[in-house]
Amino acid sequence: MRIDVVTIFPDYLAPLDLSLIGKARRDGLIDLAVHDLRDSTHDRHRTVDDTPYGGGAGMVMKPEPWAEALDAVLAAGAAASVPDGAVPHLVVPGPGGVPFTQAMARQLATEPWLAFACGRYEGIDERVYEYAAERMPVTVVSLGDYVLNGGEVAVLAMVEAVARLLPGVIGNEASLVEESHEDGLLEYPVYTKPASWQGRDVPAVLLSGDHGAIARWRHEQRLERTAARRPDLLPAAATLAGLEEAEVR
Ligand code: 6GU
Repeated sequence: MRIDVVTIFPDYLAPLDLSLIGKARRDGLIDLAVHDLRDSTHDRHRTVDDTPYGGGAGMVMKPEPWAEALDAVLAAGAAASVPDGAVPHLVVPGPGGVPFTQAMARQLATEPWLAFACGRYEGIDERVYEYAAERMPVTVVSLGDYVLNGGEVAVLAMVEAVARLLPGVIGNEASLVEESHEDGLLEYPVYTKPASWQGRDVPAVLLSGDHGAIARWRHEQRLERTAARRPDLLPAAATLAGLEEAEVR
C-alpha cells in the first residue's frame, strides 16, 4: 500500500518509523511518504494560512499550497509504487467528518493508495475539497466527538488501524479476529502468570482446561463489558450474531 501524508509538521509523523509500521515499511509492505505543505508555498514566509472571509476567530489554510501539494502527491505516487492511472483515496481528518470505525479501517485496508491531508487552525479553505474531489475520492473522517489541534495525531491512529490489517504486517494474524469491534463486542479480560498476585486470583475457569467453559465465560464477559461500557454497540452486535447463526444453519 502507498500512503502519502501532507502536513505542516512532518516530525509529528516520526512514530511511523517505529514498531510494526516501521518494520512493514522496511519490509516494503507499506510505501509511506510524508510531505511538508510549506514546500508547496512560494513566499518568503512560506505562508499556509490567512484570515477567514466573513470574520471570526483563528486562521484558515490557504487553497494554493494545498492544490500544489495534492498535485505533488499525485505525481509522487505515480512515480512510485502505484498502478498506472490509480489515484489515492484522500482522507481529511477533522472533527466534522464521518466517524472512523473498524469497518472503515477494513475498507481503507483494501485500497492500494491512501493520502491524508492534515489541517490545522480553523480548517482548510472549502474550495480545496472541491479541487481534490475532481481528482480523487475524498472523505472527511473524525476519530470521535472531541477536538484535536490538527489532523496529525488522527493520521497516526488511522494509519496504525489500517496498516495492522494488511497481510504480513502483524505476525500472528489470528490475533486480528478475536478483537474488540471485529464482531461488534468489546474484548474479554485477559490474564497471565502468576495465577495469584497480591491476593488476586485469575478466574478459576481459565485454569480449568475446559475449553467449552472458557469460551462461554469469555463470551459472557464480552457481553457484560459491552453492556457496561458501550451499550450503544449491543443492538448491532446482536444483529451480527444473528447473521452468523443464520449462516451456520
Ligand atoms: Cl480526525 N481531526 C481533528 N483535527 N480533530 C479531531 C479528529 C480529527 N477527530 C476528533 N477530533
